[in-house]
Amino acid sequence: MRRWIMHVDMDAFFASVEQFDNPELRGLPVIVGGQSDRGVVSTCSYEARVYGVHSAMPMVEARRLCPQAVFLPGRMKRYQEVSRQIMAIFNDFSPLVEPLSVDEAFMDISGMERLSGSEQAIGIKVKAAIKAATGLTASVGIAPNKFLAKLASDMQKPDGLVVIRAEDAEALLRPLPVRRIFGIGRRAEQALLQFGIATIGQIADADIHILQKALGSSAATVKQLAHGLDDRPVLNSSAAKSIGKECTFTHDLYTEEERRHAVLDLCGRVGWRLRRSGVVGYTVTLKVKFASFKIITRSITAEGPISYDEEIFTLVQKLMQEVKWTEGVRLLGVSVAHLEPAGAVPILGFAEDERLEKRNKAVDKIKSKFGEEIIKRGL
Ligand code: TTP
Ligand code: MG
Repeated sequence: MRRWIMHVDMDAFFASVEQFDNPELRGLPVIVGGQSDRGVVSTCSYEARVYGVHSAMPMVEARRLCPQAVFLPGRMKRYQEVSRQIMAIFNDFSPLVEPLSVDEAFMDISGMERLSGSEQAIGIKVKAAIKAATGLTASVGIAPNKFLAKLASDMQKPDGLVVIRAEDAEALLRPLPVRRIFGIGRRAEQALLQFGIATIGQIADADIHILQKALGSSAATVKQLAHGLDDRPVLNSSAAKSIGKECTFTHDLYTEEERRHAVLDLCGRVGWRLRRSGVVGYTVTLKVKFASFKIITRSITAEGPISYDEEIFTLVQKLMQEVKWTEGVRLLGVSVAHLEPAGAVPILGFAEDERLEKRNKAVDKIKSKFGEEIIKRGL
């Protein structure tokens, strides 16, 4: 399957949060950072960038360049809160999200363009969701791999949306300075310059032995990148210690059949997320919120690793038997914890496993083509 990777990066993140929370700061140069003599700039609004102010600059210099700016010490707690909001949005859009920092993440959106019309349309939706939830703008890059996606998100900042297609990648890369390849810092740049190499195009054309002299063992990878090739997967952060999904119902559920239906759907969603993320888990948790808002959770740990819808459902059914269903149900949630990379676990070739694998693979194929709403299991 052709890959589509999205990179999202918030614009002037800390400064934009300040401008959103304090409307009187909008349109003004705002500089966030350490206020002491030895402080440095964390970031600044685009209005301040015009004066040459940038991240990591000594605050003293920023004051000299743009004395009329509004200087703020920053509110880390508030930025983290907004960060959580945007990460939640990413997790809603894709089961495969790799946060890079407080304000940026990669998402694997392969196959989803068929559902949304185009990969561009997914970018528009993500930007709109961020704007609706936080009031802030983000820049989005969409491309066949991580390297190009990150490059793309930076091309039209602020409020940008750039799609780079595989066939256009090389021509776009050729004139760029070598520093645009991540991992190439000042020293590598100098080393390449010794061989007369200053642009990405020159790296693409260079003899691999010359590159090895300048860059050592990373030469081959860098040459691949210069050709616009990068097959690194999007990795779910190891911070994701569990994968789950919950649903608040439009009306409370009272019958066993309704509850069974609901958890079946949730198990399918959780299973799909596990498999898309390339992980297996051991502990299944059922969460129930009753009409009275009382919340209970019940957990069970499987003997072996699980990732198939049927396996999760079997365990959730056991948990459901432990619950006293004396009132209406407002919300149900299913999650799987104690995750490990699927590759680390030996696959046992049992006939039952093979049938499960086949069935789940078929479901996954359809879901990644048409979206997870398309198919509900009747187990
Ligand atoms: P960035 O995404 O690098 O910068 P930004 O979001 O402010 O601006 P841009 O529109 O160019 O993306 O970093 C995100 C936040 O991380 C930034 O708002 C503040 C913080 N930060 C620092 O505290 N110190 C730094 O040196 C950098 C680069 C960022
Ligand atoms: Mg940013």
